[in-house]
Amino acid sequence: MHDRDVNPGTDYPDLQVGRNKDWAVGVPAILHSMEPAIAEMGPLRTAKLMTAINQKNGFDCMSCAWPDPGERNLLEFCENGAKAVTWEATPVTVPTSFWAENSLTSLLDKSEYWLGMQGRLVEPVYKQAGSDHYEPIGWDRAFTVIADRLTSLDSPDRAAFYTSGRTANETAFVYQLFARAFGTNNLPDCSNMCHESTGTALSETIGIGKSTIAYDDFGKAELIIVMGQNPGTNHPRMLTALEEAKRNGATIVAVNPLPEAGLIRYKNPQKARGIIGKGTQIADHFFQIRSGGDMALLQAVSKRVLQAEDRAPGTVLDNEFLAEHTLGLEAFREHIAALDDATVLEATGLTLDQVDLLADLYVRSDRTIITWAMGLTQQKNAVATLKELITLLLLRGNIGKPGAGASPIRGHSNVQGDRTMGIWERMPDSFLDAVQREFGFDPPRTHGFDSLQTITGLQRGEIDVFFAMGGNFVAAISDTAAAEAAMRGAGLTVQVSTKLNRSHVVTGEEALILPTLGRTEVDLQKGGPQFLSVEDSVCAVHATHGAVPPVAPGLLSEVAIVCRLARATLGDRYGIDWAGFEDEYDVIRDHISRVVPGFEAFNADVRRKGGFVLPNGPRDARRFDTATGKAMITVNELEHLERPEGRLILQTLRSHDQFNTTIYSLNDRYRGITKGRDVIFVNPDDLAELRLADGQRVNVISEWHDEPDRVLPNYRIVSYPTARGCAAAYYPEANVLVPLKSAATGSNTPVSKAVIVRLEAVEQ
Ligand SMILES: Nc1nc2c(c(=O)[nH]1)N[C@H]1C(S)=C(S)[C@@H](COP(=O)(O)OP(=O)(O)OC[C@H]3O[C@@H](n4cnc5c(=O)[nH]c(N)nc54)[C@H](O)[C@@H]3O)O[C@H]1N2
Ligand SMILES: Nc1nc2c(c(=O)[nH]1)N[C@H]1C(S)=C(S)[C@@H](COP(=O)(O)OP(=O)(O)OC[C@H]3O[C@@H](n4cnc5c(=O)[nH]c(N)nc54)[C@H](O)[C@@H]3O)O[C@H]1N2
Ligand SMILES: [Mo]
Repeated sequence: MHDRDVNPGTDYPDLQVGRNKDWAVGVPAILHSMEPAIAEMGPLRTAKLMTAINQKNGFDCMSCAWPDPGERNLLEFCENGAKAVTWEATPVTVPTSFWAENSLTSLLDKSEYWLGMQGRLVEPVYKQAGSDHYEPIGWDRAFTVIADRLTSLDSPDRAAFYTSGRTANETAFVYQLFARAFGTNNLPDCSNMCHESTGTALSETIGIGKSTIAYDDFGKAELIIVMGQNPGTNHPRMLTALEEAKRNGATIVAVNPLPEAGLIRYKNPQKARGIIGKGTQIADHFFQIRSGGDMALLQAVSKRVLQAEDRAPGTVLDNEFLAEHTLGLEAFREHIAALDDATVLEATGLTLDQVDLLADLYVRSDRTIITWAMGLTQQKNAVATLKELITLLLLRGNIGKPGAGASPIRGHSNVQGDRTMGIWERMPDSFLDAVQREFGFDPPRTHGFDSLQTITGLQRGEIDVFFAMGGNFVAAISDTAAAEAAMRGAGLTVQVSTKLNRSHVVTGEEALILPTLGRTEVDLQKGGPQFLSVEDSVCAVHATHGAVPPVAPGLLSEVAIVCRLARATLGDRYGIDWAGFEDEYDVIRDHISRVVPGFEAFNADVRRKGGFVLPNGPRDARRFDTATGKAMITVNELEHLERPEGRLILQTLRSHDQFNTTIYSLNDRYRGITKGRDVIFVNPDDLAELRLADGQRVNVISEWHDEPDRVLPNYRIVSYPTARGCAAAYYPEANVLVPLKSAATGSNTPVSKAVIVRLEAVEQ
């Protein structure tokens, strides 16, 4: 049994629970967003930063991958973007004395919130084998330590190079180049825990693992279905696009176990009406689905679409599109005919009327967009669910026409671009061949480890060096206690970071922290000020320029860190001009232009105001680069979650005041939570059935086959209008409960949204 020491500092004596809200954004939000910035950074720095966020010559907001409109507002950001910027651009720094004053053992008792609040990291620090302290170390010595360890490995596959999705395109490209020149495809990334299921399902069915829509498609849609996503908190600017779509007459449907605030009502801070009025009602229909029930719902709707076509042949399906561009319809038709409504109702928790209504809305709309995020991808049946989602769109030709398409909403601001640049343990041969042509060496071809496999690799002693370009791996991955134990078995762990987090205090035998510039900061190199680029959720690539001077002298950019490490490790192996890359990022972009399709005129295109949009077969030309050259309508056995007697299905999700493992404050305003995070949201009818009550303290216990119980102790029950049988608690604390072996079929993404738990009352 694991106990709480993997989640330190999480007793909240001042916790308060109030009413959940049905509206999002509006005046409180935007005011709330400015307060911490002004308090920490002063009015001038605040003004400089806030007027540069998402502007054409400013920097790209790092809070999410939501795209920017062609015409920007003066303040083109949301409350949570402002928090992310303030968190990074704070002038508070970690003093040198910190390292002598705080042993690693003592830091293990600190919460993520406390660690993050210590300020920006400004000097490289090193923990020697056997020591309980980090101590400052010069940059050159830091690179020598890593290079010595890497070159002494008996195989390059004994190192793993993790990436979090904030890394820009140019950095990602040199980083994967370094890993592959070193000799490994061990490039796990946060995407493995995020939209991997999307990439897998979409590549197989439509030949590209990305969105098939452009930004302005939202305004042209007749129906938008938002599934498994909480935009009010995680993509607040999406609400502006939904509001516009509504004004143009679109119907909006939310499919979610939770009545999330922004989906119900939205007050637009950019508009006077939003500030004073009650706001726009966003979702016309809210389908409160059971966890993991989306696959059944999508199949049921597709079945009804086919039945409607049978009743009025030639009027419902887009037969021309289906004949010309797809394969598999007949097999699907046969399979889906056997779907029975009783199973659908059980899996979804919806009524027949609701399923019929959704089908009716879909059949009546000529332009439908379906958007989704983690509620769909972090499920056991995620890949199959997303294939069903594509099938539903294909039936009525809703791919590759204006106002229609598949729209995965990405998380980290450049997680999509990182993949485009080669951060993937399984890059296709076409990419590796291009690297070989460009740089004259043959990159390794065997697939590397993904995130979960990296933990297993560490457990088995197969990985000795763990290097992280950003992120907070041990806190973000499943089963915190097991992950931490695995990480402690490494020989060397290295974290390139802006701020302290849990992954800095759970180390291998030796450890290094390499501080780096954030996206808000000016990046000055020998060739002058440099800019970077990112790709958003709709495949638009644009530049991001730092706006304020670096928080301290002597910080290196991520590009500089990779290039210097590469020189220390590889010397002049393969004659790659690492020094030239560091001096002038245009040189990196020139290489990218010859390796990555769509970037042929990278240096010119990225300098155009607003950047450029990458080619996209399905969106641009209804071209599907699958194995068959057609979009694939697939047959998937229906899978849904059975809830064992007396158990609940727990999803782990984000509060309004966090960015992944970074905790900005202990509040979750829209859900009525103040000054605490140790809460579990449960439906009142389930509470009655379990003989538990709001306010009671429980141990949350997860069960996985014959493995020992995993326990999150002493959580406060909050009676909450979630779907029956479905509970919710905050990530990353609840990662303690997610079994390492619980992963989505086909994508190996941790099943963070469906953990079977039982609740045991704590004696008080
Ligand atoms: N402010 C802020 N912004 C962020 C982030 C952040 O932490 N803070 N994180 C970024 C990242 S990396 C990501 S990936 C995105 C995440 O964005 P989201 O996916 O919106 O994030 P979650 O909080 O995980 O919310 C999951 C949603 O899915 C719903 N859900 C859960 N299970 C199911 C199910 O079975 N079916 C359906 N239909 N719905 C379900 C939940 O109720 C919840 O509304 O946000 C990005 N943006
Ligand atoms: N149970 C559960 N687990 C989950 C999820 C869930 O919903 N439930 N969501 C999953 C998802 S969607 C994701 S994307 C992952 C996220 O996993 P990660 O991406 O690994 O985690 P983050 O919390 O985003 O990483 C935050 C850290 O990044 C560093 N950082 C911030 N900015 C920069 C920068 O500019 N450069 C560098 N080098 N470092 C920087 C800071 O040190 C900060 O502490 O977590 C996954 N884990
Ligand atoms: Mo994510």
